[in-house]
Amino acid sequence: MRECGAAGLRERLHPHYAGNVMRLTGHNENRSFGDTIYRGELPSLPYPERFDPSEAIEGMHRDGYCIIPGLLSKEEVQHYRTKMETGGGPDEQYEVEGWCFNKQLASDYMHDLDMVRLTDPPEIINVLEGCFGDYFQVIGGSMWITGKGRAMGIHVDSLPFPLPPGAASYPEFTIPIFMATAHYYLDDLTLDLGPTTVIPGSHYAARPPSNETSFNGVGPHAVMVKAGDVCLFRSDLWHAAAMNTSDRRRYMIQVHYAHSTFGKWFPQVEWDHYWSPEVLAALTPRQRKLLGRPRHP
Ligand SMILES: O=C(O)CCC(=O)C(=O)O
Repeated sequence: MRECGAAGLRERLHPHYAGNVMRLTGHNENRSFGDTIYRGELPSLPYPERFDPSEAIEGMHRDGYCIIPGLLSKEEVQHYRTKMETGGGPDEQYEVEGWCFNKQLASDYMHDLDMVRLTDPPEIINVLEGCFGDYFQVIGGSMWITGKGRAMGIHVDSLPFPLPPGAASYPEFTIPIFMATAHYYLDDLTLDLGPTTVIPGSHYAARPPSNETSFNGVGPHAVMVKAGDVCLFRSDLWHAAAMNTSDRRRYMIQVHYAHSTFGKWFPQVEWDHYWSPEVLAALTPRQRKLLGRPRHP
């Protein structure tokens, strides 16, 4: 007789899940398992010279990411870099002993129009509408400066539920996008500055990486973009950050978006006592929609 309960279920787990309980509930709470640091050569992703919304939306579904060039001007890049340098108090507190300089400041949308402005450039909204339909929102964001010695292993940001091996394959199966992040880069990326890396198509694994650095024979590729460019990627894409081996710091701003069924990491606009009158007065209808209460179909 087939054994029931947790022990029986564990026996039927895919080897990647052996020893953890992810499949017992169906919920995945893991971003990666084991050693997922990539140590090999890093090819670059192709760089689009122009933005084509249809190609970008197709890219999000097929490859898991798209690149939107030239969203910020040189002046805007400098403005945000200065903001990141001057905010958050003395630098010493961000020197993490035995690791690296790691300054990550949460975006304060309630009081900071600079950060609000990064939530809704038409190019990004266009792509997000193709990913989520009408029901999506901003759930959070951060400004992030990282220094020499910083690297991240390959992981997913959020993958609400895993699928059995081979259950999903392109183009027969469209895996819904639940969450996506826009990375605004404020540097001309070089390999020694520790670029973000992505494994194109790895969302079709439909599980977090486990002691591995490739999917379907495809390894990590570096997001080698210019200051002012954005890489938008889905949260179930396997991605990482290469080692910063330089003496320079890398500047990057994140905006996290999600389907409306997700919660927000800050008070919604309707709870207006948390918001500054200046920001409330300046919000456009679209920004209110993105920063407001999650709307449901
Ligand atoms: O800093 C990077 O390039 C990657 C950041 C990342 O992977 C994350 O925030 O999950």
